[in-house]
Amino acid sequence: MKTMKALWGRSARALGQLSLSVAATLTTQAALAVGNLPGGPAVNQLDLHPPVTQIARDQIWLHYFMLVICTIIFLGVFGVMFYSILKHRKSKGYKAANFHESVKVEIAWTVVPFIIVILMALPATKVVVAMKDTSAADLTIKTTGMQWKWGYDYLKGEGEGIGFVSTLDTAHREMSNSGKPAGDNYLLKVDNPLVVPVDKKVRIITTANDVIHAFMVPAFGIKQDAIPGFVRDTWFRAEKVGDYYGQCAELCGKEHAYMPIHVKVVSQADYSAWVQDKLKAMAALADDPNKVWELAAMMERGEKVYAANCVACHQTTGKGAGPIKALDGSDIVVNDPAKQINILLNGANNGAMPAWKQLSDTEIAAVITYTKNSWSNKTGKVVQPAEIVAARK
Ligand code: HEC
Ligand SMILES: [Cu+2]
Repeated sequence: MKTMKALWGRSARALGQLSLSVAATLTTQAALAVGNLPGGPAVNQLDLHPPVTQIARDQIWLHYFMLVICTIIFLGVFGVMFYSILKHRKSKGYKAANFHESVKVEIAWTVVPFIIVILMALPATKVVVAMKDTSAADLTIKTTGMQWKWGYDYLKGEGEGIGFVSTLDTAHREMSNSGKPAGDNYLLKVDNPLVVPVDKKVRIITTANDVIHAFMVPAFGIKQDAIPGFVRDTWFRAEKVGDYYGQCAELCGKEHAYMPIHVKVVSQADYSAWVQDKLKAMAALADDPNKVWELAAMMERGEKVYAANCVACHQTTGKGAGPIKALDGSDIVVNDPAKQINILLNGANNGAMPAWKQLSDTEIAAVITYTKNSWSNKTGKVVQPAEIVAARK
């Protein structure tokens, strides 16, 4: 039913676009220089979006399959009808045949449509069942419709724990307000696109905070209502790296047209890198730089930061090796916090000791505290995030 609805919606839209584009050409010939948006709408687009998933390809096939069957029936029925009307018209002296309660005819007009319906239902059911099979997903993402933006939470798979909100780019909001739209991605640009890896099964769980929205990405052939208090799901496996666009597809209030969907499909390597960056950025955001830490908690945190970033060179023993100076017993580490902070933020010896300013204030304070209180270094001193904040200025 959903497919049929979706397909119907699409063909109706294609017709709508046709009349719109005709109207547009009639009124404003050379007004807007807008081009096709790869992965999004095309200028005067009539056909369905180029498919990027097997499901979308199947839907297009079904769409044309049904269209061909309907066209054949249409031509057949109207052909017979007009032929009969013309050929057997009363003015030519034809007498109406009378085949009331003809068993043969009644069986024929029951069986033939039945066969046609089965012929259409079989492949359609196959695709609907495939669309609903959200099992064995590599990645599960919850999308929450909100008036008027999307929330994305990575629930399972690589990137678990990532969560952010995706809103229309403010420049586009202004373009809309001023009535001067520009660019091929007009009203489709967001601040934070949904990022997913290519060739992975991504399960999308939809829900909503306020009213019903719908998550739709035509190139993937997905369209799923997002209903407050309920969860629904759908899935896709994008086969090509690129940017794909959709919109909220359920009238949800006055800004319904301003909650676009932008899915960035990237290679596995790029995805892993993005996940790392995103998790780091989120951890940094989660830390309050004004918090005052106890030694024990700082040591525990610092040990993790040290293990993730420093052991490769300075060793778990803090002894370093060759040109990599020992931290164990280092005069700077034990006695000179200001210099140590400076080395951490800016690096030393032309980058032989890298700069770590991408770490959060809390992480830098923690790793410094850790090195001040490990091995033979027993200063008992805690460096607080606020000191790093001050040193960054
Ligand atoms: C790529 C290897 C490398 C990594 C990773 C690295 N360091 Fe260093 N570090 C060095 C080198 C090399 C030096 C010596 C620089 C110099 O010659 O002054 C150094 C020096 C230092 C010093 C100054 C020691 C002294 O007595 O002069 C401190 C403190 C320090 N590193 C802390 C850290 C911390 C904390 C981390 C993890 C966040 C870290 N380093 C990660 C290579 C590294
Ligand atoms: Cu909506």
